[in-house]
Formats: sequence, structure tokens, C-alpha cells
Amino acid sequence: MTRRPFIRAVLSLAAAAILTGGLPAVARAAPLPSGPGTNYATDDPFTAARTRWWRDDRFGMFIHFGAYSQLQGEYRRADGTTCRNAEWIQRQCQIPREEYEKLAAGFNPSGFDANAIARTAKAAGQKYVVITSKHHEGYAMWPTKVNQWNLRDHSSFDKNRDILAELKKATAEQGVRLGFYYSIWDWHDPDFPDPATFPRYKKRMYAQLKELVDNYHPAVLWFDGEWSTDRPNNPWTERDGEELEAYVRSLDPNIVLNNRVGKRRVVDGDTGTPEQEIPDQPVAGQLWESCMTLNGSWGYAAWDHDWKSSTELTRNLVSIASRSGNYLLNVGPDKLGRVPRESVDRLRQMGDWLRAHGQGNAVYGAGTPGVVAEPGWGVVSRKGDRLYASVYQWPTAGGSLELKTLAPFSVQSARVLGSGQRVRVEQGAGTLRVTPTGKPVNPIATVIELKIKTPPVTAPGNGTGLTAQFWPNADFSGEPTVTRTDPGVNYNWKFTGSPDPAIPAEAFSSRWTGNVVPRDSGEYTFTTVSDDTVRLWVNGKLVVDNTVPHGPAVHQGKVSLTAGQRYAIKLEQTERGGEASMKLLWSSPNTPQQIIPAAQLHPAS
Ligand code: FHN
Repeated sequence: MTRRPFIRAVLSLAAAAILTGGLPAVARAAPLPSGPGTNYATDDPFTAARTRWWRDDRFGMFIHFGAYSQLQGEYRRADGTTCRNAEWIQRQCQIPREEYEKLAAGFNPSGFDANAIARTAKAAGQKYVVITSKHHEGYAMWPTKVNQWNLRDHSSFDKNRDILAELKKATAEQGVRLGFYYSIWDWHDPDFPDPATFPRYKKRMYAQLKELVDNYHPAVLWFDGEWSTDRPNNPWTERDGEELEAYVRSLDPNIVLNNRVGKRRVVDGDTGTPEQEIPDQPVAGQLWESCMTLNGSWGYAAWDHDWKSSTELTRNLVSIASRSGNYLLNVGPDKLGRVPRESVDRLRQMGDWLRAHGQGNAVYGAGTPGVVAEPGWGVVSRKGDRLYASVYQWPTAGGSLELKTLAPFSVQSARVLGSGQRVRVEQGAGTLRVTPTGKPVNPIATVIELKIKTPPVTAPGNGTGLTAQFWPNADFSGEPTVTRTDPGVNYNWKFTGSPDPAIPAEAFSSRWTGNVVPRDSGEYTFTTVSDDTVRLWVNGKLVVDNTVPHGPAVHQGKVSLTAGQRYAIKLEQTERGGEASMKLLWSSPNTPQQIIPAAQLHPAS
């Protein structure tokens, strides 16, 4: 380990010591990586064992709970006027700091029942829970030693209770994982807004994150509040994100991180975070999770009765799963810590649908079908050799459901989950017609399971990777300083890293050459995640071409390939300054999105 990471690790320990009145427990943190040769991409989130549970579980509970909950969405001013908001109420209603602190001092969520919340998540079929440990208000929901602005030291709550510890125990008993939301943007810490004092805030933030990881072992850290804004100014930068991601990974390399650890980009963290929306197709380059509210508010708002129906919510979940995404659905407990009945009821109805007739197979462990296009009458997800057609609009008697096929396969059997009715299947050129002969099983979505057979894999792959060459300049001039075999192209060098210790972090160029051998035949989508420039040739065809220096960006191109055949591949990237990254992924009708594995790559002869 070079000296720099060691020094930094000692400094972070010392910083934590100063802020916590004593050296914290021996840091489990490995040294923070940095400098030439550092690759911040620790694995491929699409296939890593680390993210397997997250990719399979598909459905989580979000909980927004903080001092703001005390107001239940409405602030009555001294002049008698009222102002409405939920978790942003302090800022949007311009509540003076001293008054807000006085309100928080009365916060007493005595009705917070971790077991009830865990049971609600279980009944909903939610496999993980992410609760706000600290929202923008800066108020910590655990007995942090970093400051007094927290539920233990600044409330009317029982001083012997720790709701995060209670929730950790209760979720574990239900077999549900627990994660924490943590807002970078902090309205309360006086050192936050000024870039000159911001480092002091960061040290406190790091110390709090170490408390959360050491004391509660979260499966997820869901960062937020990373965007540039005012009231107060938010100095957070991409470099801060680089450091924070490395720090969290040093505390616990298994934690799943969202992209708001940085600046909400495809190169930040493990998962993209579309909010209050559902992408209309699978997202390229990064895992993704849609977070949404059950009504219109994240925090509790007594006046917000705009509850979504369980039909809409369940269809959201199934549609998201059919595009290989996760659904993080929010509850906002009231000032006593109770989850609204309207939330509990809808979540249970979702769980009832998931548990009925094995319909949950259309969600858990399922993803994009690959071999058929998304229809207009519902969605299709795939789990192994099963397609799950979740039908929202059931055909009229005798009517059929049409599917456009994208690759060859045969249907071995078809059945309606929860019904013994016959299902006719007719395959045509590029089409599949499915004709049920009975009524739908339920009004939310009736699922037709198709057992399919795809052409056998004829080329399991015995490759070792691609020939990689790197130059300490941005124009491939002269002989490469480094030539080696790379098992794949999965690099996130960010600001301080580079392909090799011999290659400087600024101004370098990279080239990978060799052959790619597809496991099965079909139209492959090649996806690059690059910074600053990228060109990709497959079988002599320029598939991706963007030599205009850019920040982290996704580019795609399609090529039809035949299983077992060798296709020449060449990939070029240059770094002109700032951040750098280069990932090469692919997907096909029978290959979900992944970093192209070494087994399918052969070095240039
Ligand atoms: O400002 C927050 C908001 O209060 C809420 O926490 C959502 C949930 O993802 N995130 C931010 C808005 O993007």
C-alpha cells in the first residue's frame, strides 16, 4: 500500500477521534484507495455476489421519519397563517432555527413499533427497508456521539430507546434487510454551507457513517442531498463523492450504494435512482431502483390523502421488475411513529397479490424477458426458462395476446397462474399469439406462465480477456507503457485513479484488442460507459463513436452475432483531464446486461 492511503486512513481515524471524544473502536476500514493504478470499480454490480440479493429482492420499503414528522405536514405561524410541507417543512415554511429546535425538543415518537413496521414490510412482500437515518434537517435518528442534534439528546423520547437498533432487530427477525438513507445536504450543521468549513462537516459526516456501519451493519446506504443548491449552499462535488464512496467501501465492501453518493451519475455507486417515475425500458450501464411515495409526500402529511390504488402500485412493481429494476416504496410514519393505515392496507394488498398463485415469480429474481418486446396489454418478465406475462388488459372472450419475438425460442407449456383454463399458443414469424380460454384471475394482473426453450448454448467460452495497452498521453503516441491481458473492461478511475501505477491520472489513452465469442446467437447490444472519449469496433464495424470529450456517458450500438464465432473487437478510450472511466457491457435476448465476461474474450493473437 503506498504511503498516501495509509496517511489518509490514519487521518480519518484521528478525525473521528476528535469528534467523538476518544479513539473509536479500531477501524475496520481498509486503507482508502487513491492515486495512479486505482480502479474504483470493485466488481460488476450486474453479476456480483455482493449485489445478488438486491437484484433478486426487487421490492423494498422506504421510510421517511424525522423531527419534521412532529409537525405532521403543517406549520402554524405566529400570525395564524399555516404553511404545508412534509420533510422540507423547516426550509419551505421558513421556520426559524431556534423555533424548529424547540419543536424537535417535543418530538416523542412513543408509538414507533419496529415489529409492526417489519411485519408490514413482510406482509407487503418488501424484502428490504431503507429508513432515513438523517434527512436534510440534519437530525440524527440514532444516538450519535458526533453532536447533540438527534433523537436521543434533543427530544422528549425515551432516552433508553434506539429506533434504528429496534428496527435492525425486528427486520432481521422477519428476514428483511435494513439500510439507511443519509442526507449529505445538512441544514443544521453550521460548517456545512461554507466551502472553507465544509471539511469539518465532512469529518462529522464520516464519523456518523462509521457509527451507522459499525453499530447497525446496514445492507444499503442510500445517500441523498448531493445536488447543487442554496438555502443552505451545498458545496458537495464529484471529488467528494469519489472520497465518500471509497470511504464507505472501506468500512464495509458489501454495502450496496446508490448513485447519490456522488452526483447521481452512471459512474456513482451501484444503483441509479429515478424518483417518482418509472423508466419505460431497461436502464443501460447501471442497476436502478425507482423510489416512489404511496400518496404525494415522503414525510407524513396529515392533509395528503392522494393515495395510489393497490392496482397501480402492484402494476408499478411488476412493470419495474420486467425492466430489471427495483421498487422502493415509501411510508411516512406520523409524529408518534405510526405508519398510516392507508399505507399498511395498500402494502398488504400488494403482498396478497405477490403471494397468490406464485405470482411473485413475475417479480422476485425476474427481469427483462429479452426474447419478446414489451406488449401494450401488460408486461413480460423472465426468470430462467419461464416467461411471466402479467396481463393488465385481459382479452375479450376468444381474444388473443400478441407478442413480438426478438429471438428464436419454443414454448413448452403455458398456464394461467391460479386457473386451470387452457391456453392456446401459436408461433409465427416474429410473433407469438397467446389465447387464454377463461376469465382473468384478478383485476390487478393475471399472470400467464410460459415455459420456453431457447437454442442450446454452443460456446460456453474459454477466453481469458483482451489485450490491453495504455499510453501516458491522450493520443496513443509512441509505444504503450503498459501491455497486459485484462479479464474484462470494467474501470472507474474517477479523478485520482488510472489503468496502472505507471500511468498518470491525467492524460492517458487506452486500447483493448482481441476477439469476442458470443455464447449464443442473436442481436447483441454493446454498451460503453466512458469518460472522456470512446470508440468501439466489433467485427470491423464502428459500433460506438464519440471522440468529443465528455463526462461519464453511456453509448450503445447493436451487432448481430452467431454463437461460437470469433469477432474482432477493438475499444479505445482517452482521458483528457478530470474524471475517467471505461466499462464495456453487452446484452442479448438471452444474456442480461453485464460486463462482458473474460470467458467470452480472447486476447489479440
Ligand atoms: O429532497 C429529498 C426528498 O425529501 C426525499 O427524501 C426524496 C426521496 O428520494 N429525495 C430528495 C428529493 O430528490
